[in-house]
Amino acid sequence: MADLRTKLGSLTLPNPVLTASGCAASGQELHQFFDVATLGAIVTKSITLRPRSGRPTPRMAETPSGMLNSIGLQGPGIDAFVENDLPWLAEHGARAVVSIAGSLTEEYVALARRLYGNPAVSMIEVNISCPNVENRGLVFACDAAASARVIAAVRRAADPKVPVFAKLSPDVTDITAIARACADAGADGLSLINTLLGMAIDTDTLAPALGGITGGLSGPAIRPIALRCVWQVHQVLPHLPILGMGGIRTGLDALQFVLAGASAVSVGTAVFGDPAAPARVLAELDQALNDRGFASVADAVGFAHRSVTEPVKESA
Ligand code: RRO
Repeated sequence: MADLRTKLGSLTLPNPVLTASGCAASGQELHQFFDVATLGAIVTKSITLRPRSGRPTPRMAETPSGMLNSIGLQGPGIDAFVENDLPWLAEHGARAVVSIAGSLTEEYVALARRLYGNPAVSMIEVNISCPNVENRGLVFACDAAASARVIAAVRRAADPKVPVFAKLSPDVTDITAIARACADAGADGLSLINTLLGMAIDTDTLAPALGGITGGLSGPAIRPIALRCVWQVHQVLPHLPILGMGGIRTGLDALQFVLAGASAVSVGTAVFGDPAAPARVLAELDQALNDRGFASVADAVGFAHRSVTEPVKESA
């Protein structure tokens, strides 16, 4: 079978299939369906400095080929996470990608410092799809300068041995501009993409379906958008590692992301219908690479770009 090893900056993973942040807390629930150590890594739910109870219920709503969520960063806070979740992942042999979130640059810095030197942390994913209280609540990831400030500060504060990835929002006019700003600020790679902002209205109650009114859209409905983002960013930053995600349900979906330029993929929403989906996607991706004659994942990363030639310029 194919050589599944892949690199995300200085981190080498045994295979390129990870969970997606927010879809399975810190992996404990998934362990009854498959061995969490068999995946490339577990990406944890974004963790904040203090415990948070999250947004009002209902927090989830089904949509065509997708799902809306409005969780609002519910979580135990960094101290309980470091005490309970990280040791659990390490004891079970899983690599941990720790997603961090905040509403001030200083909060991200404090989280990175708190994780410094912890051997259970393989990588930090900086979730910048959060409202920035320093700038009128504008989501960090929708503003190149704010994104760059957070990433530069986290990169300076974090353990130099640990790659720092920026997780970007697709809700922008030009994702390549945000990607470049993060790369220039020192991001070791990018996670593409977070959910898209959406909403649904319950026609019986005549009110928004989500307690938080708006929420993040995920699932197969967003896959073509996610794939387009990976494609566009790989085209302008071909050497920057990408962790791709958005509606991946099968090995062939995952292969599309790899061919577009992702060095690894995260499986998220699919676990709600099929908790073993990440392990299945890994087996299917291995088969799909093999069937197409790829000796390794690395050989397939960005391969589809080779089929595209520059548009012919019309002569005057
Ligand atoms: O917690 C959430 O409601 C949430 C977060 Br932090 C995120 O990054 N993306 C999302 O869809 N939901």
